[in-house]
Amino acid sequence: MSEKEIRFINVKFVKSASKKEEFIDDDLPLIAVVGRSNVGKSSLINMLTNNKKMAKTSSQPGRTRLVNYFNVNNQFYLVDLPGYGFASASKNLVSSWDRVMNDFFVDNRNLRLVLLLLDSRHMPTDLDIEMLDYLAENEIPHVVILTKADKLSKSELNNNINKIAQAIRHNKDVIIPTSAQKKLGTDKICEILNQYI
Ligand SMILES: Nc1nc2c(ncn2[C@@H]2O[C@H](COP(=O)(O)OP(=O)(O)OP(=O)(O)O)[C@@H](O)[C@H]2O)c(=O)[nH]1
Ligand SMILES: [Mg+2]
Repeated sequence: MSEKEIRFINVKFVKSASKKEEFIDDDLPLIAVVGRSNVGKSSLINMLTNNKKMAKTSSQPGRTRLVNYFNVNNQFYLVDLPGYGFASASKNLVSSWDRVMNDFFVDNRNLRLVLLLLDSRHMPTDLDIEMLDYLAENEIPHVVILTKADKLSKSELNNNINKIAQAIRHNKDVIIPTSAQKKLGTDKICEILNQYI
């Protein structure tokens, strides 16, 4: 462990943005958390920051509709993004998601890394694959995080890691299993963040 190891010591919610004019654009790097609605983005942020109330979570999909910025140690922003693929979202909401996300990814000189979350129990959806292709095409650095690993046995989890790795054509070494419920995976994620901050 190096001395400059990232730790979530002093974390503050800064703001929610609903459009690009409201995005934060100072000099701090950004680490974005992306994934399908209900996959566990906000819960992962709460695990990392060790604060159940940091990001709002809900069993109801589509809870996070804004771009939420959390300042970590004045070192970087952790950004909780709205989930995609929320089936009952109206067409308007879907297109506003597209617009906000597009603005966020296209014009973000400070975006260092995307944490792309997949549910460890399920194969990636077409939208997940689209998102991964988009990140690859635009050369946006990203790692894949599997959520809700506590819902699987060890062998089921290993099995799914292999299958998911194949489906997304990624090396399984860059796929990180986590559980917000059991608080598993923080160290590994901090290790990775170290390489990008
Ligand atoms: N068992 C278990 N449940 C989890 C885990 N992570 C999230 N959940 C549950 O999954 C549901 C959705 O979690 P959220 O963190 O709100 O998901 P989200 O991706 O932020 O959802 P949106 O904001 O709607 O896009 C909640 O009921 C969480 O309690 C986990 O690691 N284990
Ligand atoms: Mg959320």
